Parts: sequence; structure tokens; C-alpha cells
Amino acid sequence: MNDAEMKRNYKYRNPIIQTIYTCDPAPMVYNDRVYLYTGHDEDGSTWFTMHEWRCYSSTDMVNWTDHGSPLHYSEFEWARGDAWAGQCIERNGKFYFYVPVNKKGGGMAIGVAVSDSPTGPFKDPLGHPLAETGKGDIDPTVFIDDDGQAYLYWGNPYLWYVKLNEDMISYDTKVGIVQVPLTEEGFGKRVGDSKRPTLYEEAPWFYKRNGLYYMVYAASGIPENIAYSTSTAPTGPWTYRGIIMPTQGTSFTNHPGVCDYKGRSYFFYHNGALPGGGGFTRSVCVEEFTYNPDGSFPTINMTTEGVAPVRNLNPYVRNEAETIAWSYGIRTEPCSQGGMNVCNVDDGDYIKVSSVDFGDMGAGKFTASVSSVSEGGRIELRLGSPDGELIGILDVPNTGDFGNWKSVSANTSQARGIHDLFFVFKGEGKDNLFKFDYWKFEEMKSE
Ligand code: FUB
Repeated sequence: MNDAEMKRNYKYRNPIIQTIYTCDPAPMVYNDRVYLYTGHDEDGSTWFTMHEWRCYSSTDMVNWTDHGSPLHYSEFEWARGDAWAGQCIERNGKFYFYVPVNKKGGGMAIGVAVSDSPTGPFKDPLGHPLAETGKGDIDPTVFIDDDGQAYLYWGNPYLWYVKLNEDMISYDTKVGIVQVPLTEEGFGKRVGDSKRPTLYEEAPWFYKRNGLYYMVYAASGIPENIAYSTSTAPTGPWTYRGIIMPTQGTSFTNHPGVCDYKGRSYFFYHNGALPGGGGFTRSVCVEEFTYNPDGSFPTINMTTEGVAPVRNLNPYVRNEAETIAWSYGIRTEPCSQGGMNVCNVDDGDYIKVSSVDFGDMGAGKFTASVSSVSEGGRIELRLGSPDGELIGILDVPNTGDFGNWKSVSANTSQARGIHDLFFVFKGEGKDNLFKFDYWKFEEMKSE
């Protein structure tokens, strides 16, 4: 996609994050909400230049709220960089984020960071790696079985696991670090690479469904596809089951994350679809799928349509400006009022919020928290598209400072029913017009 396509492709739902490059998706369902942890490819990267992880969440699978960065590699005092693919899991109200980082002395190792909140901040409780073999310690995946035993798998080119102790920050040293036998029966046969005789490459995603254990992983070398193996036990033996997602998109890596939410199954992955995108500037996408009756995966292809909303958005409560289905031009940043806000708002940029349910009474008033150091600008409220029906215009004044937030309101025409809502930013051709933290509609009052 180029920049012009990005602007006009407001009907797309993939990639699900447009404000930065994201990769290595790891969904976690907690308290009726899907949290999505991702890596962050820095703009213009020509290598896996990644300093932090990012967190997003959604209750409808189409509008994603940006929670910023819950963890930076520098939290690990022993690390020097490479915030690569991680996964977070909840246990007894605490959140455990397993990640690979590059050690100060060199070489990747698996660390763990802990938080009381799914959005962080996460802290390193150990001050040293949780696990390392010295042989490709990347891409940890974690799962807690029904009997309470937690397993951590990881690795490229080898596949390792440990049985985590109940504290989730240590493992059973009597069992130690176990190397999974990468057999042809278990992981398929690779031709032409004597060092990697099976299809297994990296990025394992481990979980259980209906008594069957699944190992979904990046496979077949570069460029990667996504394949999977299953087992009737958490530690194998594994049976190779085939390719789920063929090699597609413009990223030579891919990385799976699978979850169920509201009775539907979702497959997260990454590609290079955003403008400037590619193997080191990737973007997370999601597809809905249905398991075959025998528990096997269907083939899942990358799409731009993505997934349908599983519920509508209520505009009559506070909504974060950084809750976004699709956006053009804008960025997000930590907000001086807490949380995140939308920034880099230039004339012509827009945000789409999907499936907004204005109800039968309809909206009568719109209020937003904004700040500006210039003469400000306008937020046009439109339905259906960036040039769709205009239901109101909010004038954003100069608030004197970007840190000086003001609540401003505008009357709106009586929008009723369910619509995609567009915030279209206007400012006579100017850049950096204002910042936008949150918004809310009020219902039209009955006479
Ligand atoms: O994002 C860096 C690396 O690329 C990950 O660790 C791999 O899974 C691949 O996606």
C-alpha cells in the first residue's frame, strides 16, 4: 500500500494498527477484553530494530485501543536490546510477560517481567534471564494447563520447553530445559537444509483446545509460512498437521497468535502491508476462522477485509481518541493526563471508529478533550466515510500549551442507528494542529 491508498482504503480492517509498525502478535483474553501484545519495528528499520513491546486491546475485534508500551528492553538491566517476540499470560491476578532480549554480553535469552495490570508497567523480578541454552533463545510461548502446570516453549532453530513453577518466574530444575525432538513425523520434512531437517523454524504458539495440544509456528524457512503440529500431551510426541497460512504478504517472517473470543476463533499474524512496509517494517493483522470438526485448521489467507465487529461501540460513554479501527496520518503518544492521546494531527488526517451505535434517540452533542499551541483546527464528525454525512463540527481552540487540555463541545445533528464514525481533522493545510485525548456524545434530549 502506498500513502494515497492508505488514505482511501478506509474500508480495510487489516492491518489492525496503522499508527506504527507492529509485529509478532500475542493475543490474551482477560476480563471480556482481548489484549494484544506486539513487537514494534522502528520506522525505516533495515534489521529487526526493536526496543519495546506495545499493547492494544479491544472488546469488538475492530476498534483497538492503544495502551502504549508496557515494557522496554531496558527494564532488563542485563539486556542490551532486541525486544523480539513475547507472550503474556495471567495467573492469580498477576500478568507474566515472557520475552527474548539480547544480553549485554551478547546472545539472546528469555526474560520474564511481571505486572499487576495487563497494560503494565512490567518489572523484571529476577535481574537475570529466566532461561537460556545459548542456542537461539527467542520467541517464548506460554500456556497453563487445566491441572495448573504451566509450560514455556521457545526457540529457533531448536524447540525447547520448561515446566514453569507456580510462581511463574522460575522453572522445575529437576526436569530442566528439555529439547523437543524435531522429527519429520512431528514437524514435517524440509528439503535442502541439512541443518534444519524439519519445517519448524521459529515463533511457536502453544495452547490446548478440546483436549488437543496445538503447536502453531513459522515454518519452511525464509520466506516463512505458518504450519502446525498437535499432540495429546503437553510435551508431545507431536504430529505434523500441515500449513495453515501459506507464504503471503511482503514480510519474509510471519508469526502466529491464536485465540477464541466471544465464541469465535481468531488467527493473528503479520505482514508488510502498510506504506513503507516489508520484512523489517511489519504490521499485525487478524482473520476469523472456524476449526474443522476434527479440530484441524482450515487454510487461512491474508486479507485486507479482516474480521467483522462482534459488538457495537457505545458513543455515550468516554471513549479514548486512540481507540481506532482505521486511521490515516495520525500518531499516538503517552498523554500528560494519563494513558495515551492522538498526536501528529495534520490537515486531512482522519480516524475511523467502527460500528458506533447512536441508538434510536440519536446524538445531540459531542465533547472532546483537546489541546493546541497553534490556532487549533476543526474535527469534522462524519458518517460512513471521510467525506460522508457531516453531523457536526468541533472547533478546537488554542489552549496555550499541548499539556493544557480543554473539554470543548459542539452540537450535532441527530445521528441515529449504527454507523462507522469518522473524525476528519481540518486546519487550512497546516500540520500538528492539535492533540486529541478522548471523546463522548450525549443523546438528544426528548422534548
Ligand atoms: O520480530 C523479531 C523476530 O522475527 C521474531 O522473534 C521472529 O518470530 C520473527 O517474527
